[in-house]
Amino acid sequence: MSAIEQTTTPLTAIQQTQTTCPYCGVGCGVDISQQNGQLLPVAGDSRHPSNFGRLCVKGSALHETISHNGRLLYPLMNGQRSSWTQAINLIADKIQQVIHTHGPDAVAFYGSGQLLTEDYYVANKLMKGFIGSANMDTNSRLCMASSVASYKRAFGSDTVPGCYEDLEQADLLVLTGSNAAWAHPVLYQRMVAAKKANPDMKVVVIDPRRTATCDLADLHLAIRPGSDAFLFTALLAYLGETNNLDHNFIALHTEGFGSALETARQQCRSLKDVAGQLDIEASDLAQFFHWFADTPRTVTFYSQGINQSATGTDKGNAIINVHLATGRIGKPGATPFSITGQPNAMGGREVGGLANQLAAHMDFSAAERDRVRRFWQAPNLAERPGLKAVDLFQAVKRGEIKFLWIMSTNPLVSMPDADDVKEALKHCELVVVSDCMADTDTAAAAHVLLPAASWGEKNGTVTNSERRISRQRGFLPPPGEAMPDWWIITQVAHALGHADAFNYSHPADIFDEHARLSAFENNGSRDFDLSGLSAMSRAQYDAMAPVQWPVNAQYPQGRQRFFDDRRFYTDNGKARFIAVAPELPVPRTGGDLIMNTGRVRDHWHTMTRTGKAPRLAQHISEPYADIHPQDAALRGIEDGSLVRIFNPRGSLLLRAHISDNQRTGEIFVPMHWTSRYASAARMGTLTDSSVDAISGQPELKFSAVNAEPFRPGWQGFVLSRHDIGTPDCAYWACGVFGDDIHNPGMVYEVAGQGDAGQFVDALRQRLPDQALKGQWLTLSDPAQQHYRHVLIVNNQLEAVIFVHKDLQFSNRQWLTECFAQSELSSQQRRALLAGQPADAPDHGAIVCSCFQIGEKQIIQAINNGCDSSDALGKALRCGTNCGSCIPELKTLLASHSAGSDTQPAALFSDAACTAVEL
Ligand SMILES: Nc1nc2c(c(=O)[nH]1)N[C@H]1C(S)=C(S)[C@@H](COP(=O)(O)OP(=O)(O)OC[C@H]3O[C@@H](n4cnc5c(=O)[nH]c(N)nc54)[C@H](O)[C@@H]3O)O[C@H]1N2
Ligand SMILES: Nc1nc2c(c(=O)[nH]1)N[C@H]1C(S)=C(S)[C@@H](COP(=O)(O)OP(=O)(O)OC[C@H]3O[C@@H](n4cnc5c(=O)[nH]c(N)nc54)[C@H](O)[C@@H]3O)O[C@H]1N2
Ligand code: SF4
Ligand SMILES: [Mo]
Repeated sequence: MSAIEQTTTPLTAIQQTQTTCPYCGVGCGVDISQQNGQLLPVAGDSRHPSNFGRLCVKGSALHETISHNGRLLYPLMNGQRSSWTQAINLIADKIQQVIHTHGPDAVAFYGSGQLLTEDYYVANKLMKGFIGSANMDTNSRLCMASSVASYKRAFGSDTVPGCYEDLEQADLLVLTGSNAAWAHPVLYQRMVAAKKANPDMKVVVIDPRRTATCDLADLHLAIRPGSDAFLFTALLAYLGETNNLDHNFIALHTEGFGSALETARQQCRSLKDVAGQLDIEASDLAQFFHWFADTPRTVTFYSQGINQSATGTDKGNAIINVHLATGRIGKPGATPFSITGQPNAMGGREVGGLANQLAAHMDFSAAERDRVRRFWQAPNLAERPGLKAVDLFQAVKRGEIKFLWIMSTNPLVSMPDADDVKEALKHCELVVVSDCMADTDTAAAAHVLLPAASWGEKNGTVTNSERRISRQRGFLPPPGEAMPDWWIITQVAHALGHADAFNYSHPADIFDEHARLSAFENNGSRDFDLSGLSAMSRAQYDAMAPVQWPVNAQYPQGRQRFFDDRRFYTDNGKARFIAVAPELPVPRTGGDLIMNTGRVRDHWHTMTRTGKAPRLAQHISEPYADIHPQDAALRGIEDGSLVRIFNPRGSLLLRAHISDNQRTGEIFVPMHWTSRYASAARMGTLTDSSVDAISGQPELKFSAVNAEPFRPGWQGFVLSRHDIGTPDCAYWACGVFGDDIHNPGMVYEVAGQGDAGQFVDALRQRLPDQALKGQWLTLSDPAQQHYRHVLIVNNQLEAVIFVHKDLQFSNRQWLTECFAQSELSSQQRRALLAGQPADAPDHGAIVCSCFQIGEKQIIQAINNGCDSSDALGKALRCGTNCGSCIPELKTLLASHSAGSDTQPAALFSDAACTAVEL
């Protein structure tokens, strides 16, 4: 706000709201401040026990994602605006008709770990208690279903034993299948701080890739993909062989040890053999085994590299086995720890959101069905588990599901074999999608679209990875007619004739019922017990402080650790070893490379939120494939060029990143880019749909693909003040830029075959020059497919189109800054076609998003003597806010401390370009 405005507009008091970040399962508390109706930059909640004030870069950019651009504002039926009443009635009528004609199993819901517990509870209750089928599954099937299954096999219940503090109390931290530096950044920061405080702490990272997380590692085991069960089974055999066992614990509190050990022994004959199977050095393996054997305080932290596998449940149990064998569970600093991804993945498990769960940690046994039926007074309680996600969409494809309601997830991107899912939806009579955004891939395939209120507009609770329940509190009105999910679902329940059972006026009412169900006939028999949180007043619910379940008479303030009492939830109270016979994934035909998929630091899933924040677009601005130099050389793929990744299921066009962080024969592709943001980057179209036989979780990290160079005739970029839709060329990827978070500019990377001039002409037609009396500056050299066209409207930059036969113009910083000028100077106008002023500093790709520090600035500071990330922070401030970029700073330090700065050659020097005004 300018000084003049400050004197004329009196500042109102700042309004504060405490809420929870809607991204990852760390579950950080966020402080929201509003003044004069404006949202101020968000801050970490210093009192929240998950983050103690820290936020990562995604959390810090939350206020940049709340614009109403692209929001779904009204219910739509076949593309036409409708009223809520019409939409609700249509849905209820269809559900009734389908039940009547085909039975309840022809109805299905597909939910998400991004629904709040209250939303999730009513969806599950409607489906499993009142519609009468258990065909309610969720994207958590793709996320941690295997962890749930292995916990249940071992403990008799889906119980997360430990807590975040264990990460700080451990002397050995094993991270396997987790890139926490990017996916759980605040926990990673806590690990970094813990290691600093305890220099004897050892960190082992197990991941086929060298990731940012390896920055913290004393040892990185770049194992063969899918081989974790060999590693942990061999570890069990080793612990037995070397007598590093907790015999007392095994004897008193477990069963099945003998057969688990025997199976392990049979599999693992020698360290050398195992190292061969894992494709790592035997000495590294031995080092890990020694550390594990010698360190009572060990935490094994695992995520999707373990879960997203056709043998993920066994992998989870192989990990739990070594903790049981050493009695390392239920103790400070000692636990197996499956970390959840979504903000409310845990809440989904609590309400029974998976098709094989009923509710409140109860399943489908006769006694549990009877109990839930009585509590809900349910007329049609589901009799058996429903279809798991992959099976569910296959049933949709076979035409067996006539009504499908997708809530808060984007399966046309995230499901394996995603084009097959797209095809499946065509076989369903009515597809309903509830989403906040209008233009997702899945929304495009729906008959009815329901506008959902988004983060900041809705109220409820979420549970994080350490069982901590926190409030999400609304602080903004929903736009248009968007409504919270719980309201939408209960309206449908009312229209189906269940008004009494769904008579809630506020999420607090739903939470109360959920808490009471957890306590109903529990008496300590079930881990999940919120009796201490039932019967709260609305004010108490609103003021509810973060608390770890259970909350009951025994643990009125919540429970930090389970199994500290050595009591498990199996029939005899003992934990179970599972005999694991490891298997390697078998690549299906489809290509000679293995595609691994996962996350990048600054994007969230299908980018419906993070895609709106200019700050988050800078870290990685295009979909890409990491490829080992040998694999690239073999196929003639160059760094920075375009590459086609394909198999019989589909084909992607991505930017090639040549990197020896990859093993040979394996590539990595981020999961985030969709048809909204790129021409062909929906990686789910290539992924394999084979699933774990026990959990039903698909193998998302291991799909056979091919790679070949894609050589366009020309390439370039377009910057535009306005969204110009889908460019008409072979390759494009887009993102936002600029400071105006409500109206950000759009940047498009483009490449095509044929005549670039035609592309440029067609694009110009879409830009608003005539109506707004714009002025074009152009430079053309058709022989080189070289075109630079700049549109100025009212002396402001409106659009920039640069293409060339082999464009290598990397620095757009100055051009994007020109969009912010209220009036271009003549000097700036002259420099526009050059793309930079004569004396422009080129900061390189942005590494620190918080302070906008580029790679070249960092390299220069390193050359000037900065020899640590702290020193860089002092010199440039990079890494001193959210800290998410510290691993990358360290990588730059490692590769540039010797001063080997390589500046990319500027293909276009400004001398070569002269501005031509038309
Ligand atoms: N920035 C960001 N953070 C997120 C999310 C996001 O979209 N963006 N999503 C959230 C969600 S829902 C989830 S589930 C979590 C996921 O969090 P993570 O599981 O940490 O993330 P991923 O990148 O999916 O995969 C982790 C690692 O598994 C490795 N991996 C692949 N195959 C194997 C294998 O066979 N063995 C081992 N040991 N490792 C393997 C991959 O190389 C990858 O580095 O992240 C959460 N946090
Ligand atoms: N190959 C491969 N595939 C994967 C993975 C992988 O690592 N590799 N990871 C898997 C994992 S772990 C996960 S969790 C999934 C994630 O995949 P998805 O769940 O499909 O991805 P999101 O982008 O989170 O989709 C959430 C949708 O809900 C909308 N939304 C946000 N808030 C709300 C709300 O309050 N109400 C409603 N109704 N809608 C809302 C968003 O706009 C968005 O469209 O992807 C899985 N797929
Ligand atoms: S670590 Fe980042 S994304 Fe995850 S909850 Fe915290 S602020 Fe949000
Ligand atoms: Mo996830």
